Amino acid sequence: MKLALLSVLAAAAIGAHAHFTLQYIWDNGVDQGQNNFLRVPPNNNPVTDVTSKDLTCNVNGLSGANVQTLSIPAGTNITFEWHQHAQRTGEDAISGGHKGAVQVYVAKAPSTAASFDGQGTVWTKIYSSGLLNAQSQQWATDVVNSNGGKHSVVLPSSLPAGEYLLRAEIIALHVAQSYPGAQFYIGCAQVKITGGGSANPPKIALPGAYKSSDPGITVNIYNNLQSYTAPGGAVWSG
Ligand SMILES: *[C@@H]1O[C@H](CO)[C@@H](O)[C@H](O)[C@H]1NC(C)=O
Ligand SMILES: [Cu+2]
Repeated sequence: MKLALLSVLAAAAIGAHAHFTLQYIWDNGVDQGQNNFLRVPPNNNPVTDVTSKDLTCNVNGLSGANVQTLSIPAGTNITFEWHQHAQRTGEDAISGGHKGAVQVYVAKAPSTAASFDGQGTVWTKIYSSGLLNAQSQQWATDVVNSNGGKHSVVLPSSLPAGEYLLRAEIIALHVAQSYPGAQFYIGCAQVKITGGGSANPPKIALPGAYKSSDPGITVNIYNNLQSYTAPGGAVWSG
């Protein structure tokens, strides 16, 4: 009886998990406005197939022909801000039921960011945050939620000048016990980095590098998980 009630409650909780999209970027603490410089997907559903080209920059994300490109100096602090719907208040930013990892990648465009499809071995991971506290089971997503949907990264100043895609990713793991299950929320911004350096950072392909069998993709997070390994390898810090 108790178990039956619990599973009904659990199912209701999972059903209530709404989805979300990347809606704003901030440039050194300055809000750039809703959907500006972003490739906006048609809805807030997650990507669940890690072999799909939707893994690159979400659905309809292979070009940004109608998207402006934000000019920023090397070393800029970029803040990403996510919401369930087109509102900043009145609900959890990303819904507390979405437990999981937050990562940021960059890819240098051969020419313009707007015309870059992000395919091939072009992505460098510059930020990753996962299970922050095993005892309290605090996840990176909990921090994003309590921070109004925001997380930040300073772009390494050794990145060469040029146009880039910035790819932010939230991997929600609440139904990741089997594959497909993990939910990939992805947002791509177009930027032009000025100044910069001459680094040649390590790169992976997205899709390509993530496998359904990765321990960071197919994982039961409700079994007193002690550590978490996010997919995509190590962070390059410049
Ligand atoms: C980046 O910007 C955010 C938002 O303004 C701020 O909270 C954070 O401390 C900044 N990070 C660094 C390293 O300056
Ligand atoms: Cu959701």
